[in-house]
Order: sequence, then C-alpha cells, then structure tokens
Amino acid sequence: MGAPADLRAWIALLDREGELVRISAEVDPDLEITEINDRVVKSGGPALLFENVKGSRLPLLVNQFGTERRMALAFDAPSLDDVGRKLGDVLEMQPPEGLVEKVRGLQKLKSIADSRPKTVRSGAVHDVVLTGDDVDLDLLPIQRCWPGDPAPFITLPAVITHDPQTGARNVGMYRMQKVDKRTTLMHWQIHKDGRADYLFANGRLEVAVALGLDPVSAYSASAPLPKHVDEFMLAGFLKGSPVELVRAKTIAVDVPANAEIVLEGYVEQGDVAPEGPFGDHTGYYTGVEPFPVFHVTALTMRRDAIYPSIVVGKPPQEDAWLGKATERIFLPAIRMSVPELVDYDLPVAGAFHNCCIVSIRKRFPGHAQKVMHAIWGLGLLSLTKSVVVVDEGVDVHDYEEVFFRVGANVDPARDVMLTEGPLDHLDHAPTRQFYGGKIGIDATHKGLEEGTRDWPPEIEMSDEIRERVSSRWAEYGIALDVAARNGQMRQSSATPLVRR
Ligand SMILES: Cc1cc2nc3c(=O)[nH]c(=O)nc-3n(C[C@H](O)[C@H](O)[C@H](O)COP(=O)(O)O)c2cc1C
Ligand SMILES: [Mn+2]
Repeated sequence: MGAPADLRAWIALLDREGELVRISAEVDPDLEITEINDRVVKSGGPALLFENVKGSRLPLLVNQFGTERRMALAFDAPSLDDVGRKLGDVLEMQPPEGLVEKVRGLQKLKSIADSRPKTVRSGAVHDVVLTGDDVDLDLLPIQRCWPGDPAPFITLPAVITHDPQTGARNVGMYRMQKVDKRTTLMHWQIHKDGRADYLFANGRLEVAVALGLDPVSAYSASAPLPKHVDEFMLAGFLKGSPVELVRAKTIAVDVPANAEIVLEGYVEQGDVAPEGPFGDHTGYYTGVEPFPVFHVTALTMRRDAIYPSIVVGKPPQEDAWLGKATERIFLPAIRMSVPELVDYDLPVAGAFHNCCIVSIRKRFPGHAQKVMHAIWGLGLLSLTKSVVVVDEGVDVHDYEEVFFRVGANVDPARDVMLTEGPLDHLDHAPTRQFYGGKIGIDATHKGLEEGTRDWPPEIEMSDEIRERVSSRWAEYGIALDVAARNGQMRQSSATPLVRR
C-alpha cells in the first residue's frame, strides 16, 4: 500500500481507519479550535477536520498526528521502531555475501535511489495561483491558538530554502506569525539550518512554504537532519517513493507538486520585526524577539484546498508524536556514533530538550560520563539540559523504573555532573538566553573498579521457582488481574507513551 501520497490520501486513510471526525458546526479559529482540540488530544481522540471554519472557505485539519497509532499509520509501518529499523538497515549496510544478500542489498540501494526528489512539470498545487495584490492570507483559516498570542500563527508549515553557498535544500518546520494579508514572520531559532541559510544570504533569500503535505513529508520538515541533508530525501526514503516537486511561480524554488497550499516569497537581511509572544511547546509563552519578515509574492492552492494546523502548548500535545517519531527513527543513526547506547527516551513532559534518559552497555569507569558528553555533542540533542544514564536492561521508557535506579544507584556527591553549554532557544530558565547549566546523572551500577564499595547483587527470583509457580497458578485459586499486577507499581502520570 505504501505511505499516503498526499494529504487527501492521508485523510481518506484516516477516515477508513476510523481515525477522523468531520465537524460541520461553525467553529472559530480564534481560540475555540484550540480548546476543542485540546480535549480531543488529551483523551487520545481522532484527527479533526473542521469543515466550517468562521471567516474562511477552507477546511482545517488538526490532530492528524495525535496518537502513536496514527503516527505509525502515517509511515505505513507497524510501529515507529520499524521505521527506525528501515533507516538503520541502510546506515549499517555491509558488503553483501551470497546471492540473497546481494539482492537484498540492491533493494536497499534502490530505496536510496528512490529517495531523491523528482521534478515534474505541473502539479495540483497550481490549480489556483494568486500573485501580487491578489495574495491574501485572510483566505486561510489560520488559528490564534492561546489567549496571550497577539495574532494568528501558521503552525504546520514545511519551509523550503536553499543554502546560498552550496545550493543545498533545507526543509524545516517553523511557526509563522501572520502580520497582514501578504506578510508573516519566520521563527527561525538560532540553532536551526533555516536560520543559517538566512544568515548566509547576501541580501535576499527566496523562501517557499508548503502547507498540507503527505504525512511523511510533513514529518520530515521537523526532523533534525545534518545541515547538508535534504529533508525531502529522508521523506522519499521513508515513503519508498520520491517527493514530487514542481517549480514555483514567482521564485526559483521547487515546491511539492501535490501540496494543498504554497506560499512563495522572500526574506531580506536586516528586515526583522517583533515576533510573539507565543504559547509555546514549553508550556509557557515565549517572549517577544525580532525575527525575519517573510514577504509573500504568491499564494497557490489546489482546488478545494485543505489547511493543516497543529497546536502546541503545555505537554502533552499533538507534537509529542512528531517528537516520538524522531526519537525512534533516529535511534539507529545515534548508535552509529554512540554504539554503546542501547535505547533512549525523551520524555514528552520534558518538551524534548529538557531531559534525555539513555541506557548503555557499560564497559569501563566513566562510561556513563562519556555518553553524557556524546549526547551534549550530537546535533540538536546537544541542547539537552539533563541526561540520565542507566544500565542496559533498564527500560528507559518506564519512568518508575528509571526513578528507582536514580534513587537506588546515585550518590549525588559522586554521580551528578554539572556542566555548561548551549541550551534551547525557548528555554526560559537559564539566566542568559541560549547558554547555561546542564546536569548529568549517572544511575548505572558502580563498584570496586570505579573506586566505590562492592556493588550488591539485585534481587531476582530463580527461573525454577517462577516456572513452578506459573504452572501451578490455577491450583492456588488466587484470582489476579495479571495486567494490573504487572502494572500496579508503574501506574502514575509518568506512564511512558511508547510501549513496545
Ligand atoms: C509543531 C512544531 C513547531 C515547531 N516550531 C519551530 C519554530 O517555530 N522555530 C524553530 O526554529 N523550530 C521549530 N520547530 C522545530 C524544528 O522544526 C526542528 O528543529 C527542525 O529540525 C528544524 O529544521 P532545520 O534544522 O533544518 O532548520 C518546530 C517543530 C514542531 C514539531
Ligand atoms: Mn535541515
């Protein structure tokens, strides 16, 4: 079947799977949709297609990614870990031995070849083309998400730029505050590739913004790839078919041919305006800062275009699942440089940059500290504020178990490392923006090798007794809800989101 080819195929799939509700009652994009969506997201409810949004003829789709099931469905995969394995298979490709392996190797090479975006001559995104004075962002049902937001924000865009020096494409997801009919702001944070393209520009930088993509392409805009890697290539690879691009109408940038909506335009060096405040994924309002002004030169759309939106706020929100997809998909890539890493978890409540729990195969004294430093040196993970390291065999997704290890295995005077480094653009806690303290907690076992006392053995029942009790269980006549027994100690607000 394959991953959905465009937003419409995705909506049809969601519908068939009972994962979509159409709402015909008129709703206000000013705050009302946020409150409706918030209740649905928090109860694990369906994607919402609002067909009658006040002030616009376009329907609005929200919560398309709001559960683990829908996120896996988007990739046409049984689970997010399967998507990660697909990438891992290619990263860890070895010279094939024997015919079967050679054929399998060729299939992998084909999947890499397919990942290259393909240029096509025309696309449905150009059904409607508005340029110059006809450009009117008021046509779109842009949400104002939270009471403290000063304006509506476009929240689920794929922003396409090219590196002025190398020509390499970059696609990123950055919120865009609406200023007027033909202008928005572009919230490029300082650590992001999109920002770097802008800073390299000598004067003007052309920018295209695609709205309403197939779910894998939309996801890929949020993926933390190295700067020189095109996010649409990742999308093509994960979809198993190339992203189809068509030349934009007013700028020299290619845009997804089947996007619902595209905004074409430019930003210019020195042309900035105050952005925010914005009710952010940190759970707080991000303050006002200057950001580049995006001038829209064309608005193109499919006939009966559908506008996509997402609401961030106090976690958990829909973006939790975009983050969890990244966590799972990038595990094999992280293992390429940190092979001792068994698994990791970025708790949703930690807004992704606040906390990272890793389990490692510990081999030598200081190994946990090595891995902390590796995390603090890896791509956007480098912004992580706290790293907790546990031994292999500890389930990093089980926060009760992690808490148990931290409590039991840590001598705070010995196992807590405080250091400093770059912090997330949105982190309001450090005294200085962008830079501050980091904490590493080594909750692995220690022992004589690391200069501590002998480490005691953990309590485990013997296999023999376990098996005996299992086989005799009926005899005892004790009725037990097995799920409850296993889960009893773990039921808390910290129940992990990803269960495998
Ligand atoms: C819903 C959502 C909204 C986001 N908003 C922003 C934003 O406003 N500014 C930003 O710099 N990153 C934002 N991000 C994170 C970036 O999309 C992400 O870091 C991506 O890797 C950036 O791509 P780049 O490194 O190619 O620039 C957002 C992510 C999601 C899922
Ligand atoms: Mn990038």
